[in-house]
Amino acid sequence: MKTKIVFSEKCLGYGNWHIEGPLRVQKAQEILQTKGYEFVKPEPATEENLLKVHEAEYIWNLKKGLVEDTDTPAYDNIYEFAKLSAGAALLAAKINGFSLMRPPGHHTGKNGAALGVYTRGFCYLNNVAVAVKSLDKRTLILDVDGHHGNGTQEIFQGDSKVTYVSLHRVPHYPGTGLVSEGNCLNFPLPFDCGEQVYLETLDKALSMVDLGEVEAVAVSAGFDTHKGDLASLGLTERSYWEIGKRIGALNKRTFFVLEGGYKGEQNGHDADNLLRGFEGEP
Ligand code: Q9C
Ligand code: ZN
Repeated sequence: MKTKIVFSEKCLGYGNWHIEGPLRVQKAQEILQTKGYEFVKPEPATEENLLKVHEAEYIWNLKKGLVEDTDTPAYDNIYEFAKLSAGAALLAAKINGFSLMRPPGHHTGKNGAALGVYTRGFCYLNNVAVAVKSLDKRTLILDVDGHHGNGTQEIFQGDSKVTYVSLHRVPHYPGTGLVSEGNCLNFPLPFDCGEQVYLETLDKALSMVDLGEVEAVAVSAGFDTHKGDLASLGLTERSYWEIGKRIGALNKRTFFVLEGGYKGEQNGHDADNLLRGFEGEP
């Protein structure tokens, strides 16, 4: 059974000039469509959903267009775009789907920039965190984006219901995630380490998780680890199939939320491979 893709073309309506631009999702959507995936449309997250993760003051400032940094512009109506992306993660959690939406989320913490990092790295609301909090199950968050999810770590640090596992490039933006701390297991990897090192590390990381305690898996699915992308670890399309296979082997209810990945066509092929590996398809 094919995983459903949560998507709305409304998410294409901002940031034409930015590297986190509409084509990265639009081209991916087109490719997944030609591959026969089914699509479902999200509703925006409610303020109640957001308040489980973010401080009221941050939400207010975002709504008013008052938060901006060098990576993360205060676009017109960005609060509406961000709420729809968070709502897509909520729907993905509900149907065990894949949210193919923007903006991404994993660098945003409770009150904006997280763990002393100076930007929100193209993120406004922490989509995966909003979905995990509302799902309210014992959850493993597996973050395969090439950047450390400092926002997600900050939000769930010390939360006994959640284990956060991240593989990411170091030294690199955002500069956090150098060591594991409590329920947050971090696996820093060197530039272009390649598939073999990556998969060995992933196997080791997953072996450290007490799966008997896990009811759900949430994947922060970033594709910027692809060779040549923003946080390249030298992975190829086939690497995402291998990653998906390992996620499927966990045998838990699972959903996926897009994070980074800056080449639209590549994102489409990588997502297809991730999902085929996950579903046990060749
Ligand atoms: N200002 C995600 O992949 N680059 N975000 C900072 C120095 C920020 C990446 C460069 C990269 C953010 C979701
Ligand atoms: Zn990233």
